[in-house]
Amino acid sequence: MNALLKDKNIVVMGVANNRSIAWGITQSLHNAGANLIFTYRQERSKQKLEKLLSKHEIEPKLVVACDVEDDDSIVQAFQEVGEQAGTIHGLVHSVAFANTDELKGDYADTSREGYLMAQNISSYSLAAVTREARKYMTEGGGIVTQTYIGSERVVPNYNVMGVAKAALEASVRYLAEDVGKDGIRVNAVSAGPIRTLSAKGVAGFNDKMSVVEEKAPLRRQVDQDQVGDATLFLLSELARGVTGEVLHVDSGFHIVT
Ligand code: NDP
Ligand code: KAL
Repeated sequence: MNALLKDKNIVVMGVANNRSIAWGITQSLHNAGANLIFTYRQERSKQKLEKLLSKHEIEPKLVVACDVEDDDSIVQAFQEVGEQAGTIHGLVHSVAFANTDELKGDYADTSREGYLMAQNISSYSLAAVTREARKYMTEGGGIVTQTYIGSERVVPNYNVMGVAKAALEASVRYLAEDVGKDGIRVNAVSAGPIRTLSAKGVAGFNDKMSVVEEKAPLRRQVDQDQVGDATLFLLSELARGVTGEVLHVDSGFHIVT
């Protein structure tokens, strides 16, 4: 237990189940004394989230639906958050989606529709939620998103999602400039492979996990808790001088060839 986010209202987007990176983040933020607000898309995710919260004796400030493909849904969700919480001090964006058909084979075969969907949900959504959240971030604060090294290098099968993550990381920098004048910082965590619902069933995932254990300086897997603590750092005053940054939480994998 620490008090890094004591009495701060933090919105967490993207808990689907206990394996979600956003759930690891939730635990770090809860241990730091934050008041937590959650958004979900699917009803099934809401049910899983509510079970997890009660099992871990975490009392959420609010749980609200938000489909980031839909502008009205985003506006309504943040309006409700603003009304219930007053001030927002932090936002965790842990949301991405691409059709499984686009996550194999040649990137050149990506359909226009598939490209736009990946960009829409995985990248544009950060700008859209920043726009709505900043209205209530009147005391400054932090925004943190989740990315992957497939934005910087060609990682087989990551394909359209790598391009979406490259756009997401560029968005982090442009958004950091926009909201910096309001004392809001925007950063990304670039995590190594973690077995989550999203990762399940996508081709090549197991190989990516084992290569981290073999080659990364720390020779061990990355887990949700490590990402949770790094996200906590970026949201907290400890990172008050850090914005527009992509912080790798990948056992150091990105520095080796
Ligand atoms: P999860 O499957 O646990 O989480 C993905 C989340 O995205 C779900 O909660 C899902 O909500 C949400 N989501 C998808 N589409 C929408 C939408 N239109 N509106 C709102 N929410 C939506 O996977 P992870 O925890 O692995 O993924 C979280 C983030 O971490 C993603 O950005 C991912 O790219 C990133 N990441 C993951 C890595 C890994 O190895 N797992 C490595 C590096 C980055 P719902 O289920 O309710 O639809
Ligand atoms: C090179 C890696 C291997 C995997 C390749 C692509 C992974 C893409 C991630 C993307 C978010 C996965 C999906 O969108 C899955 C989706 O098509 C099907 N799943 C779902 O609909 C479930 C039910 C819901 C909860 O998922 C979502 N997203 O809503 C990359 C690996 C090594 C690292 C990973 C997994 C990175 C990452 O970005 O997630």
